[in-house]
Amino acid sequence: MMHYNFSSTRLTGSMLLLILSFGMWVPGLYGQVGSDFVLRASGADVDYAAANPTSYGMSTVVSVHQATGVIAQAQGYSLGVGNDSTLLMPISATNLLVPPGGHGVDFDQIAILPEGVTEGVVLSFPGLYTISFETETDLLGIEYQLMNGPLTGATTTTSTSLDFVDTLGSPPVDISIVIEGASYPPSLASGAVTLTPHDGAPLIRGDASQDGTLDLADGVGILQYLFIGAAADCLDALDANDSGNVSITDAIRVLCALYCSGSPPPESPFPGCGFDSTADSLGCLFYQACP
Ligand SMILES: [Ca+2]
Ligand SMILES: [Ca+2]
Ligand SMILES: [Ca+2]
Repeated sequence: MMHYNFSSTRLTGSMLLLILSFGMWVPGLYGQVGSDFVLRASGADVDYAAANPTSYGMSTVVSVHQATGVIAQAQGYSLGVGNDSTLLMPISATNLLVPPGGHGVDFDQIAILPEGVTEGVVLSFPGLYTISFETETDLLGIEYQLMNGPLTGATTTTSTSLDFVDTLGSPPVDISIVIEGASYPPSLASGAVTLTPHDGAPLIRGDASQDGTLDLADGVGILQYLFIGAAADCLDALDANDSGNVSITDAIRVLCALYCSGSPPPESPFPGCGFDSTADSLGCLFYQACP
């Protein structure tokens, strides 16, 4: 009896393995693989000058990841990433896929339309190699420019999204991953985009001379504005400590940042370009060294 029980246990285990193995190869079950893939567009948060949206841009990276299921070998894919053409215009797109083993890609076609970007890729026409996406893999980078229109003169943040759509192009490009000659629709994750308007121009705080660097001339420039009445068209840049007014303290803040050891630099935005994010009566009508 012990012998039979042992055999029975072994048989049950083997049958389970057999059933599991068989299940992987039943076409109906294998067909579920599409939803195991997640196609994702990264989002972006953009600050822009409300008077001049077209000087500002943003980018997204489209990536794919087989998050679950039996890891599959892809032969190619096609996709379309749509955008609201009243807010964003795609201006360039670059294939980011690096095939395994130093291979090239036999076919890669990118189309840039006002409403979005499409791409079709076939790794190898004769099927010499494939790729798996068991780690998140970048496929496509897209650069956008902000558009004049609803964004121009806006006073509140605009939210939009980069959505995968199968309506772009003629004939329209569908969204699929090709595995063993069959197309599978992946799951889709849109990119969230916020576009935040600002009054006035972006600036580098403390850079009174508007040449993009901080030096003695900037401290002197603040003093000249205060005591000689020199013209200044970006008072936020002179307000080195972001206190909401321009005083001799700002000149000292700049000079000390340069010459006193351990003294803090000007407040943000510094040393890169940015907008004054703390409300005050100062403004920045024009600032030469920032876009
Ligand atoms: Ca300067
Ligand atoms: Ca100040
Ligand atoms: Ca401020």
